[in-house]
Amino acid sequence: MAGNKTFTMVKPDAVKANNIGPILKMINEAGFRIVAMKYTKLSQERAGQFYEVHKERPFYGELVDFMSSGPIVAAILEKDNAVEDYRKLIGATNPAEAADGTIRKLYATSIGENAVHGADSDENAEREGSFFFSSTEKF
Ligand code: 3AN
Repeated sequence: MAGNKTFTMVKPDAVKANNIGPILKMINEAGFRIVAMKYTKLSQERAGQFYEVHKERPFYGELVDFMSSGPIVAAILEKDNAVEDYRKLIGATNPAEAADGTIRKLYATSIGENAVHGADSDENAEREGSFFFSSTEKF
């Protein structure tokens, strides 16, 4: 059975463009409840750890540089079928391919600077949430 939690980040491009508010509004209006939330900045080292699974991909260095270039918002979200429904809400990785009305269609500028992250499995949602939040920071 699909889990009811996912993990997201509002990435540095969307923070810089003052889009935290509109993105959180879309998240709330789509029926997600916020379980944990943090405004923070990843060091190069922490960004590298977070994206360790992409280490062998050609864009890894660029991704780590970008994700540590400015503050982000990290959050755990709750809803039935959270991972799949959130991936639908954010749209395709490449904003040019993202469906109308999705967060990336509205706020992403490129495949690298694509406004938001969304966990791609229940297992990764759990791992990524634990990367940012302790048990006393989840409500
Ligand atoms: P998603 O974020 O949709 O799960 P992944 O897991 O394939 O996409 O990629 C993780 C992140 O790596 C993306 N959010 C994006 O910022 C970056 N990325 C993916 N593909 C590229 C690419 N071809 N060039 C630059 N950055 C990329």
